[in-house]
Formats: sequence, C-alpha cells, structure tokens
Amino acid sequence: MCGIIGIFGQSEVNQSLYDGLTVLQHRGQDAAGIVTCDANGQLFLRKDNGLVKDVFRTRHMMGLKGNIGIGHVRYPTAGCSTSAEAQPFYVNSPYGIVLAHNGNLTNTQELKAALFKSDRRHLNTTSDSEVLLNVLAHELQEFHTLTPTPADVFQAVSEVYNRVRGAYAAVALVVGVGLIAFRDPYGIRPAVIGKRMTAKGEEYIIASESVAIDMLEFKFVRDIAPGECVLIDMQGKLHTAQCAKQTMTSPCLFEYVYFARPDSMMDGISVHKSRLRMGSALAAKIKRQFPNLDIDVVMPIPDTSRSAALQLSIDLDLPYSEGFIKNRYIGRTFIMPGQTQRRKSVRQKLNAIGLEFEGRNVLLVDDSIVRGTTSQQIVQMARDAGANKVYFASAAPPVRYSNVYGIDMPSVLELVAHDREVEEINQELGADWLIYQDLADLIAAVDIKDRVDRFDTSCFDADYVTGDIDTAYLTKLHALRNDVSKQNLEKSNEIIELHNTN
Ligand code: PIN
Repeated sequence: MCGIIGIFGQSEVNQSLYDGLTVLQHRGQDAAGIVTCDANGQLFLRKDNGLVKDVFRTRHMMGLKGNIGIGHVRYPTAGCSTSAEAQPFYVNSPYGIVLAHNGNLTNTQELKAALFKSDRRHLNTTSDSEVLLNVLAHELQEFHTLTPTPADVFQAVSEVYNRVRGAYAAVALVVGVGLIAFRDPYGIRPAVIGKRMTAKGEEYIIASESVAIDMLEFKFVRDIAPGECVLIDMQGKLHTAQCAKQTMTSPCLFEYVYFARPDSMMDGISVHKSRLRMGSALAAKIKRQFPNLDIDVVMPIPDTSRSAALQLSIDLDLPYSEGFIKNRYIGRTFIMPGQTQRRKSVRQKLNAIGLEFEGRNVLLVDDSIVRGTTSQQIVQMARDAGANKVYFASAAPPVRYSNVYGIDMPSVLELVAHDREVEEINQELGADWLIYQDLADLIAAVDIKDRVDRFDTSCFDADYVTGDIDTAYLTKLHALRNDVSKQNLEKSNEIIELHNTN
C-alpha cells in the first residue's frame, strides 16, 4: 500500500507536498519521494528509502523548485525494497513524465512483454509503477503531437484502462501539459480532489486520503470516480472525463478496517464512523452468541481498534480501559519484513499496565487478525500481566486469502485463518474465546448509506472483483510473498545496493 499526492499551486509547492506526505505516512514508511516542475519545464526529483522526515533534508527541499509537483510514500511490497524503486518514476519521452501510484497491477508480466516487444520500451526495475508510467507514456506518444489537448490525454488514459488490470490510483505530471490523476475502473484504491482559492488564482490537490486536503487547508471537492481521469492544465484549469468503458465503485474494505486514517472520508464514508459501527455490530454479535459472558473490561489493542473497542464497550455497557501502552517511536508490526523481526517488535511496541489486568476477565479488541503472531503474543502479555480470562475480538472477519490489490499481506499459508475454523484459530492464539465480525455485518457497518456498489472483500472471501485472478496467479504470488523468498530478496537487494555503492 502506498500514499500519493499531487499539487498544482500558484507558488512553490515543495513544503505542501512534504507536509501532505507526512499525513499520508501511515500508508507507507518504506520510501518517500517528491518531484516538482518549474516554469521552464525542468523536473527536480528527490526520493530514497526511509520516512518522509528522514528522506528530505533542507538541501533537498531547496532544490525542489516549482509550482507543480507530485509525491509518494511507499509501503514495502515483495520485489520492491531498493531505493531505485522508490517513486515517483520518470521517463523523458514524450514531453517528460513522472508518475507515482498506489495499488498493484495484476497483468504486469503481460504488460512488460508488450512494452518491450511492441512498444520498444525498456524497464529498469521490477516496480509496476514503472510499467504503468511506460504504458501511459506510450499511449500519449501515439498522438504524435507536441501539444496534446485534454481530449488526447483522456484518450491516452482510456487506452491505459484498456491495457492495465488490477488496482491503481495514480498521479502524474506531464511537462507542458499538467497534473493528471486517474483511478482504476473499480475504484479499489482511493483518490480525492481538493481545491483552494488564493490571491493569484486557484490551486488543486489530489491525494490518497482527504486528511491531506484538510491538513493543507484545501477544500474537499470529491472523490475521483472509478475510471475517471482528472487533468489540471498548465493554466490551472480543471478538466475531467470518464475514460473507462465500464466502471463500478468497489473500494477496498480493508482501508476502512485498518489502513486509512480515521479522520479521512473515503467514497463518501467516514472511516471513523465506520469503525464505531464495526464496534456496534461486534457488540450485537457478542450479545447474541454469549449473552452471559463474564467480561470485566474491554481493551483496545492500540491504535486502530480504539474506535471499535470504545463503541463496543458502550453497547455492552462495560468499562473501557487502555491496558496496553504503545511506544510511538517504532514502526507498525504489520509491515515489517521477516518473521524474527516481527516477533521481536511486538514487545518493543507494546507494554501492559499490570493493574488493569490483575484478576480481571478482559476482552481484547483488534481491528483484524492477519498472521496471528502479534495477537498470540498480546494474549500472552495479558496473561503475564495477571488477567484471569482473556477473550479476543476482531473487528474484521477472518483474513483467509491473498490480497492482490496492493495491501502487502503475507502468503496465504502464513495467514492464521487460512484453512482454519475459528476454534482452531483460537487455539493458535491461546485465548479463552475468540469472536470475529461477520463479513455481512462489516459491509453493513461501512456502507450504511449505500454509497458504493460493492467492496473488494477478497482477503475475506476470495472474491476478486477484477475477475482476472486465477490459481496460477495466486501460486506465483505465494512464491513471492512467503517469508523465505522475502528474506532471499532482501539479501539480493542488499548485494545490489553494495554493488551500487562501490
Ligand atoms: C495496527 C493495526 N492492526 C493490528 C494491523 C496482527 C494484525 N494487525 C493488523 C493487527 S495499528 S497479526 O493499530 O495501526 O498499529 O494478526 O498479523 O499478528
């Protein structure tokens, strides 16, 4: 998963892009990058591995000149951990284009072959963003014009939609043409537009989440529609068009469960409110299944699950307490490569307040259970802290299948719920009792006002909305995502980096 931002300003945009990336940092902590473009059409790029605050120093910021720019924060995905694969990517022809994207393409191999054989384009990394950029560049090149019109841009993006499968929300800057953004025909990954008026004229922002719009004091305009393309031309004029033949609003359900910031609105839905409703739905299920359950206190596992846990405690009329304290200065366990590192980091990340646990029956609430390794250790920590009974509730249903649309989940065999029933999962976690949200309840909790056609629910039910995911694809993905292959890849990347520095 990644975060994208693009700004068309009336003055220098480097600071705003930087600030915007810091509020999108939760979408990816692996690498960051910004490209700006000045009035002469010169592009300035800074990208590297690391957090936004570490990648950009004053000297880099000074060099990022110009009133238009795009930025990116990257989440580590298999095959993508060297700084050469940080985004945005650049191609010089036609015009000079840079692009950053969030998502995952599902026909990358086919596209790579076509780019080489038919389009005569060279790819220098394994990143699918470079693939997407080259498809867009090729389609723009087909017009053989020095001054493409908005209609040409929209036609090129239509061709991108014809060729590219999977999930993608992209921002691109085409020198002399403007700032472009587009979202795949299913709208799996999010993208929003904002606007503000200045003394010099209008400014526009495109971002993965509305929190960036709020923070930079733009006004939220709307979500980019699935299959839509947005162009802000060099005069600052906004052009939009529906460029895909068939579309469906089918956002990723996991964004609401865990990934997005609670203060964002996505496809017309408040992430925060959807999490409160997840808590209510879970409380109702607990009441139905275990009316006599002896819970003394409800505890969130910080941070994401707080909203659901709070609402759950209110609905069950039980005390809510924060028994785990999180060290704010280390990364999220979910994204850390390698099992050994992950195991160690749970203890580094959380500490239990003994007094909150001693002799009590605690209901721990988490947003989801993926590998189960963190949950298992947390249950043990609660016991070590003196809990009498430890119950566990997940605001999401069992995660049983691969995510192929840009959330870097492990191989299915590493998912604790894969091929296991709830009782077996509970045994793995070592809790006294485990309850999961039902998928139908989760969907109802998020889409209360019927804003979307459906959701991408594939990691819960293997229903892949793009219709192109077969066993062969999933087998290949499994080979890439298991921990052994990730570690090998990390090692080979280290070797590549060593070669580069020598
Ligand atoms: C983490 C949110 N959330 C916690 C991410 C752990 C699965 N994990 C998914 C639970 S935070 S495990 O609150 O945003 O920091 O099942 O893989 O062990």
